[in-house]
Amino acid sequence: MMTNSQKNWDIFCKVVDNFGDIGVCWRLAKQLHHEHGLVVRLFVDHLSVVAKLLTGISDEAEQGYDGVTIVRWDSQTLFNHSADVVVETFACGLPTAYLALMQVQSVWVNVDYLSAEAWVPEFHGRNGKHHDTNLTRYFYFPGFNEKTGGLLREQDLIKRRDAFQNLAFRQRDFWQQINIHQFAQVASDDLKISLFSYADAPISTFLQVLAKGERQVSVFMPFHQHLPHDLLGRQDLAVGDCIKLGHLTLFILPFLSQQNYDFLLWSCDVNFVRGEDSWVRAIWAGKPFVWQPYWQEDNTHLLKLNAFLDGFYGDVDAAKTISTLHQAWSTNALEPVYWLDYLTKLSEIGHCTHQRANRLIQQDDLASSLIAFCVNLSN
Ligand code: TRH
Repeated sequence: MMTNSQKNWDIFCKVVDNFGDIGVCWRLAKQLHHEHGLVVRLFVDHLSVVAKLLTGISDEAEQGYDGVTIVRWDSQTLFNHSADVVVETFACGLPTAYLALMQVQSVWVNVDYLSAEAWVPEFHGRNGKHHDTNLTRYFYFPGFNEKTGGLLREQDLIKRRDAFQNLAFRQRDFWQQINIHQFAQVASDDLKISLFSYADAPISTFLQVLAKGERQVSVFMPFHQHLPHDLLGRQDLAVGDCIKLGHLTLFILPFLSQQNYDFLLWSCDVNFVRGEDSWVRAIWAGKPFVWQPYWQEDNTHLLKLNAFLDGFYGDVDAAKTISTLHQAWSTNALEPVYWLDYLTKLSEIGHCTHQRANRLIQQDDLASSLIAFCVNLSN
């Protein structure tokens, strides 16, 4: 139960690159406000990136958006009070002027990146003294078991997903909304794949494999800056393009709202995802997915990948097939046979992915766990 002394929350977000930082922070801010009744300010440094996710956001110094106050964080930002709970994200650091306003009783938590590695439970919840201010800073690690900080998941998400997947007209509305009328009008037997990855993934090879394959496939790629410059012989891809080659139809979608992106994941048979937030959304979609972790030096990202695959799929029969395709996707070493093998086992992979996701749904969600964690610190 929330204490009155922890009603005001400030979240600090630095957009390093891409959309994951703001994607995660925005979800957390929204949930804290809508599901827990908290007063939330989100300080963020690159409003132009935020605008990709939050339609209609302006460059104003302060603006309300869906119940949350969004504050432009730059050298001009005026800080006049600190919150009861201060959430630093991904070790972005807090501004000196803000630190000066914080009290000994302020709760300061750094919410870090998600990883399934074995060290996470051990480090989750630790604290240290900040060298300049002597304030205590807690380290909060999201994760895949009860000894970690959990995963972001809205309280009604699974109910909404199931309703969407069970109601054909909801799916039709979605395809119509994003101008894919083929799927809005006729039931299609195409295998549907959503594709969101980094530029170093073997995207071109994969699309060629699909084009030459036996099954009719539709691929949906939301447009973003990581799309390869040359795809299927086209160098000028644009939103709205539909390219046909062999058994493949490739649709270039606009960058979707977070809600529509969920709808896409819920509608497809296989989802290629990346980074942090789309990865978690693919898990909640309960459909087969292929995750590409964000590149890190010394192949640290491959350690993250293997830790996740071992923990999530560990003992399932298709574990080797799933792992081989993941490794190939993340090391730019795709062979047609890896995909064909995956496709042969698709229904088995679908079944076990759904089952593993259901298991994770039993775990408390990150926002609720974070609140409980902070309440506990004040008792
Ligand atoms: O954009 P990303 O690569 O973000 C990454 C990771 O978070 C990584 O860990 C971090 O270090 C790096 O940024 C700086 O991938 P991610 O995490 O999946 O974030 C994408 C967000 O964009 C997510 O909230 C889903 C959302 N999205 C849409 O809203 N519409 C879309 O069409 C697509 C494709 C994504």
